[in-house]
Amino acid sequence: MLSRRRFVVSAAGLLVLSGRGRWLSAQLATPITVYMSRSCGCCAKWVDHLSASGFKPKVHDEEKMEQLKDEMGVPSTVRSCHTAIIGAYLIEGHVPASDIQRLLAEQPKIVGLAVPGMPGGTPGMAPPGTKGGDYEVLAFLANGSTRHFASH
Ligand SMILES: [Cu+2]
Repeated sequence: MLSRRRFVVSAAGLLVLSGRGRWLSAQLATPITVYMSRSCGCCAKWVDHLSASGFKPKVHDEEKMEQLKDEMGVPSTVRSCHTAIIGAYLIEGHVPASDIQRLLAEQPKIVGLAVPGMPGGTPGMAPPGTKGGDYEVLAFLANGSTRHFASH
């Protein structure tokens, strides 16, 4: 267990290193694996949103997304366009980076997070310059049951 004092010292060390800017942020970015079709424009914009929010997406072009979702166990009721994997979790659709960070911090016993369909106010779907919002993020289990995770 990291003592508070030790954490403060480590954080100070990081601040000194942060003069190396871009290199450091690339090293600290959280890897996430994304499966999407090359032709999916909103998927690419969601990947850009992740990159701008402290993640390092590794993108796989995948044409047979439905088959992949079957294999990965994404319940049909929560499906969207792209599917991502981070740690032990699945991320289905246009889930905001902030909710993925919360997921990693809280580590709930769920299979993953989903924004079913492609709601217009989500990251990657909201037109540039608009505020977005008015959608729900669901936590889902393998049997397809869902519960509320966040509202935006
Ligand atoms: Cu989409």
